[in-house]
Parts: sequence; structure tokens; C-alpha cells
Amino acid sequence: SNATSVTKSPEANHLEKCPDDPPELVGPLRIVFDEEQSMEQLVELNTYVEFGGHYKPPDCIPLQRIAIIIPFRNREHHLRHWLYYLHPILRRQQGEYGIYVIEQAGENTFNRAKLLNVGFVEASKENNYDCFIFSDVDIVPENDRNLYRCSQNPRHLACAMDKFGYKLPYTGYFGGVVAFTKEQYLKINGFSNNYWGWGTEDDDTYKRVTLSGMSVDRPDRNVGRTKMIRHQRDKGNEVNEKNYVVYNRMKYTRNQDGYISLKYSLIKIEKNQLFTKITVDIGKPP
Ligand code: UD2
Ligand code: MN
Repeated sequence: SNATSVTKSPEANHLEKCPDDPPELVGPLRIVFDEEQSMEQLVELNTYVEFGGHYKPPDCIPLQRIAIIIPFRNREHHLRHWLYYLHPILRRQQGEYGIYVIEQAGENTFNRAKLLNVGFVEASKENNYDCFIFSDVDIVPENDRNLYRCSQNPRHLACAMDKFGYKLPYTGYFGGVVAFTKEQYLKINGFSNNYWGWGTEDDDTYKRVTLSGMSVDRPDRNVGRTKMIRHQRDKGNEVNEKNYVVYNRMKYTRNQDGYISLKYSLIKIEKNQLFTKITVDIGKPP
């Protein structure tokens, strides 16, 4: 019969796949942003992370190879909070992961979605990632059962944010933290490169997903609770009314504007202990 137990010889030099439900998860977490850790302290707290911000579970074969892409400029102190909370969570979740901070060089208007496209391209050069998580630098999950992983459809991980009363502000809301497999990302032609300044790029992404015939997966509302660090709007990222014009035309432009039309120049790749920082020139609004 095939019901005999499978015994593993201690010499067997092969690992099993990691389980679907990582055993070390603890559930709800207390997230506060009052304590400030120095980068040196963070490095000491997270010695299991390999140089460049990479981790691979030592005792099982990870189910996914995950690149975490963070759009960035001038938010060092948010990044330290993010690293403090996320490394231990991600370790418990047992994926293989790499952290990529994509920094926009210069003072031109910020372009979050274009930086996310850069992150996809640059991370893919380093490793054969199969899942990409695009996360704001200021968002932390309040429950480690909110798995930073990809699923059947593009996945919205920040579906219950504190600042929106722990629920979706509107049905098509897709901001904060989202996960795409490589295939899902390519299917929507990545993100638009044409949203300069604050707003609407997340609605564009949602539209790309639905127009491509996919839907959005979300964790349950309790598991999906997330906290955003309170902050003011940054200089160089003002609301841009022109973004509504871009959004209204996206149906016709999305196949030309995105991953396939991405242009930027690489300025620097800096490996830190807990993350890789990639600084790029992405130009300026037309
Ligand atoms: C909301 C969305 C965000 C995005 C944005 C509009 C939530 C939780 N998040 O965030 O996903 O759609 O609106 O663009 O609703 N950043 C920098 N430096 C800057 C400016 C921005 O690093 O100077 C990065 C950083 O990762 C930040 C992210 O861009 O978290 C989004 O910018 P924000 O935090 O100012 O916007 P917010 O909180 O309204
Ligand atoms: Mn924010």
C-alpha cells in the first residue's frame, strides 16, 4: 500500500518544500512608530539577513522567490521603521526574498509608479524572482498572517489601512502594497510611467488589472490590517491635476505606456546589509 510512512534518512541531503502555513507565525502584532532604531542596531537585530537584504529559509525550500520593491526618496527614517518590522515578519513567512529600495535621484517631481517599473527590471537582473511586492516605505502589516506572497490574481495586501478605518475607502482601491507574479505584471504591461506627482497611479493599476481580465485577491479584513506612518505630503510630490487626464485616456494608452516603454538611467547600485538601494534618473514630466 502507499500508506506507508515516508521516513527520511538523516543523511538525506535534500530539503522539503516549506509548508503553506508557516509554523512560526504569531498573528496580530503591536506596531508603533515611536522608537527610533539606528541602522547599526537594525543590522545587529537581523543577523540572519544576507548582505544586500536577501534571505532564504535555511531548513526548507521556499514556495516563492519574492522581490520587495520600495519607491523612495528622502524617507530614511520611514525606511528604518519598515526594516525593523518587516525583516522579522518576512523571515517567519519563510519565503526567499530580496529588498530593493528604488531611489529617484534629483529634485524633479516624484514618479512612484515609474520607480516600481524600474524595481521590477533591476531586481529581475539579480535573481530569478517569481513574485514582486510593491510597497510604500511607510506601511507595515499588523498581522504576520498577511503573507507577503503572490496568489492567483494580483493581490492587494494593504486592504484594511488604519487611515481608512481598517476598510477599503472604495471598491477599486489598490494602494499601498500590492503583489504581482512576473506573469501578472507582464500581462498588465507593468505600471504607467506617466503619473508625475501624487495620486491616481494606483487607480490606473487597478484598471490595468481588470481590463486585462484579472481580478484582485485580498486577505480577510482582519488579517489585512496595516498601519501607515503619519506624515505630510513630500516636497516634489504635490497633487497633479494632469494625472486625471492621463487616467481618462489610459484605456487607449496602456498597451504603449508601461513596462515596454520604460526608459531610465541607472546611477548607482548600493548594497547595504539589510537592503539594496538602486538610484536612478527617471527624467521629468513633459
Ligand atoms: C497613497 C497610497 C500610495 C500611492 C499614493 C499616491 C496609501 C496607503 N498609499 O499614499 O500607494 O498610491 O497615495 O501616489 O493609500 N515616496 C518617497 N518620497 C517622496 C514621495 C513618496 O519615498 O518624496 C514614496 C514612499 O514610499 C511613499 C510612497 O512613495 O510611501 C507614496 O507616497 P506618500 O506616502 O506620500 O503618499 P500617501 O501616503 O498618500
Ligand atoms: Mn504614505
